[in-house]
Amino acid sequence: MALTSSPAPGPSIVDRQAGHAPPRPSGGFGVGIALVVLAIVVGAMAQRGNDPGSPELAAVNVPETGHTTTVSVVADGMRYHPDTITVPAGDRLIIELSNRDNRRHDLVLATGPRTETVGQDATVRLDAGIIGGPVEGWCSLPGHRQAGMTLTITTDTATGSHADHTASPGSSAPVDAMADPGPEFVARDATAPRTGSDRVHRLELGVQETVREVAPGVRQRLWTFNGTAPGPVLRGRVGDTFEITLINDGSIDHGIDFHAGALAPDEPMRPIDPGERLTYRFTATKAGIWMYHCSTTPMLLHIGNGMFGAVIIDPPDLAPVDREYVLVASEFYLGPDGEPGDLDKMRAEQPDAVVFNGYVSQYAHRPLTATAGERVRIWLLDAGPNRATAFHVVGAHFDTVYREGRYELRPGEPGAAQILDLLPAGGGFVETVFPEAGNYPFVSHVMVDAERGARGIITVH
Ligand SMILES: [Cu+2]
Repeated sequence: MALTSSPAPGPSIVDRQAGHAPPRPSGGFGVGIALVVLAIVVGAMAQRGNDPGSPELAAVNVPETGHTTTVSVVADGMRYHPDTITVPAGDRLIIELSNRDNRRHDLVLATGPRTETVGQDATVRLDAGIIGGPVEGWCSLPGHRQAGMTLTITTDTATGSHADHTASPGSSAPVDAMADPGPEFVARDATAPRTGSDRVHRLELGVQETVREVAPGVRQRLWTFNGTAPGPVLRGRVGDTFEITLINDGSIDHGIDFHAGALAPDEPMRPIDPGERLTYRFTATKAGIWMYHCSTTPMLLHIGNGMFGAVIIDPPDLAPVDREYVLVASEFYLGPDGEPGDLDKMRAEQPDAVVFNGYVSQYAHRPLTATAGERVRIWLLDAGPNRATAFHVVGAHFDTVYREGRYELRPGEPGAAQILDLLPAGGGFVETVFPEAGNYPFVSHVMVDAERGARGIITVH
């Protein structure tokens, strides 16, 4: 029987319909018969999603206007554009769906109508029926709905719409790892600083509380070194001296810990109060890409809210390359919009986003660049505070891997590496030569983290 063979996951259609059916006139029908009839109708229309409380059955209760609204929707980048359609209540809605993605998509409405699955550059037409209230739609291909490929139809008179995704007071805004940050967005420059000739590096590091966007439409009050998270990338050679003046312009105590220096932590890593300053001197005796971070307890919160950065100390035999980038992996555990991160989420290891250089998917929208045949070096530091990273470039082999102070692989060897895996506070670099022009995505191959923002693209010309 059709009902029991339905591929719909979760509870049976009968159960779900019973749960959501509006009051119906009882005359002539037993309740059970009414539910079965209703279920057959709905089951015959389409597979239902799991969206609770879809108000589609209310849709038939509005007077029809006799008018038809036709809307063009483009599927692109795992999104529908527009993703909200407002129509006059009682209008018939026709959706013309064009797929610009190189993946196949469809559009399924909670009320039943659905398109066939279409490939790139194909257009299909969907009769959504008479619209009397909010209707949810989505792409039914595996994982696409969960990745955010949803559509909301609403009426100009709808109230309490399901389209209202506004976060409740006190909760963080949802992160959309696919969202476009817009034309004004400027990605953090990932170019590695050059190794200068100075053997003494003097720098003021101001602790500043700064509200910054960390994903499109999502702002956090970060605790930063010099205004950004990650803080500035420092670079020198073995034997160089670093003289860092930490200035606490924040509202609570902070400190600093440079892994690149080996020294007794008692004095230099002590927390200082707002308004105080502290000079931290260390000599870089060992090569590597080293983490620095706030040393104040709970470090989970101070690092988790932005207080980290990288110091590169070149290995003495570091070969010249054509291009060098630095990526710092970290997590965001979002607090309410414009507020600091959420310590409970940090303790539960439940990040809302995992990012390179402080912003969700920024290099997917502003790709790094390279030229075919060039040797490219990518320095990587995992600032955590909690998660490991497995850096991978799709379509590229790493012929050089340097991790935690030593070469694991160098050009000329028969093997190559597919990831640089790092635990929190670990660092290293990889090198590759891109064989041909194209767009090479990079990710943390911890796939759940790639899904939540640890991804980008290297465009090779
Ligand atoms: Cu701090």
